[in-house]
Amino acid sequence: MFSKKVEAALNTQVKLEGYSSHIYLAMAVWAEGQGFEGVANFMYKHSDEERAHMLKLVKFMTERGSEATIPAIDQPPTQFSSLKELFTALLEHEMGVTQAINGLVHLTLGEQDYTTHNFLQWYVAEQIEEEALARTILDKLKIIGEESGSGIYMFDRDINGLVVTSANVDPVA
Ligand code: OFO
Repeated sequence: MFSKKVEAALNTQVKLEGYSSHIYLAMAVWAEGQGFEGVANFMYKHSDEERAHMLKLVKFMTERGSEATIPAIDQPPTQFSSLKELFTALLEHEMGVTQAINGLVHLTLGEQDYTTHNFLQWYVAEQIEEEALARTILDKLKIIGEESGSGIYMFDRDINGLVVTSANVDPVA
């Protein structure tokens, strides 16, 4: 069983991972509408990954005798002025998620919940990968410059091959 504080914080993280899935879905729809098929595919896949992150938490809570509260999800932004704005928003979002995970890890130590602390190490590793990926993509966009039609065409084609590797662990295992 969890302490009340850890249980509440895990539920907050369930909501945040659900919101992550939602925000990437909104980004996918925007990208598809702009004709960026590669970016849209990347975002659809990323949205699925985030749902898996949410499910992993839900299942962990159930296994330990607690029922996760399935939350209402806030409205994400749906409009972006450019690819740079889109990926900057992605990086900022992930930095916020990293902070939330760090806060949760800190709480589990204070509550002497070493099982949850150990479980959360997967998310710690995942956040390193997600932030690194967002920074790599932003660097590529900076090099290309958004006014280069052929550069953006190739960027959109190549991003299809970029995937979040989920810390090399099955996200729902
Ligand atoms: Fe769940 O890792 Fe991104 O938000």
